[in-house]
Amino acid sequence: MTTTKPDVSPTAAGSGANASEAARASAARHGQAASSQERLSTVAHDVIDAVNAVIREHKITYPEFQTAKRWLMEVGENGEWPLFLDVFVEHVVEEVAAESQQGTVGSIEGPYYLPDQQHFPPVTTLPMRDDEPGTLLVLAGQVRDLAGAPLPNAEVDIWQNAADGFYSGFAPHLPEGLLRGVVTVDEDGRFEITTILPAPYQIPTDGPTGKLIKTAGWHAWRPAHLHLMVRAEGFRQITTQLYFAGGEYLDGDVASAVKDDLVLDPKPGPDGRLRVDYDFVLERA
Ligand code: MBD
Ligand code: FE
Repeated sequence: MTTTKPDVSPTAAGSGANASEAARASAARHGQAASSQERLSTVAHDVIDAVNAVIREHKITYPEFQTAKRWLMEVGENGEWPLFLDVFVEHVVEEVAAESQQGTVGSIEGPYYLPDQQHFPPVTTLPMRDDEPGTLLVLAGQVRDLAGAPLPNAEVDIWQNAADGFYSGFAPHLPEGLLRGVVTVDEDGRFEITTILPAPYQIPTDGPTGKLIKTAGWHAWRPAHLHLMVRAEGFRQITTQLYFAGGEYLDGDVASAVKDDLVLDPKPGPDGRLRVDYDFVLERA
């Protein structure tokens, strides 16, 4: 497989700054928590107590405290809080949310969603370059309610990385809107999206999150994944990811976001292209 070399190297700082903007927009979409003073006080105290307990347990020294302080400031200065929190924390928030949800299994949104992408008909090819590197993949399926009725007014909002690992909108060498789109389903709730196989994703090595991972001797990779939001009027929107059987890092996702139900096994279809079927089930809002 050929991969194009970026002319402009996408740095952690570059994607981090964009990720800050995207995170502000995402937070605004999700709305302000209607939290009582009592809940805020309890939770904030518990977070502070948890940090203080770690300091006591490990007898953290002044130099270690100062190093931690500088690192935390760097995460902010580099715009990496969305990245760090989505990699190390969001999966638990999703796990808690999933306790009260039915239908298709969810997974984390991550830092690279962009709203308001181009709309496409039910059978479509995501925006790609003429010489787009990678293996073509057809993702086909149907959106239904819990009773099995098709949802003809559903939308499948999909985003993924290019074969070189980067996401459009967060890397200057990739065209805007690449491998992103909002696909409307047909009157039977069906869609058929042609794209490329996504690539494993490495946390940027040049930023503070990457530095922590490297210095601690952890690995910095997520398995290849498609991101999806599926929505229909009157139904709870689902945010999920789809993975690929046999791919690298499935058993060691740095973001802990792989679930067995979400691992696909595409096979070559009659036209030789990889093809996989996956249906989405939404519950009423
Ligand atoms: C990603 O592509 C991603 O999906 C998550 C959750 C975190 C970092 C990069
Ligand atoms: Fe991702």
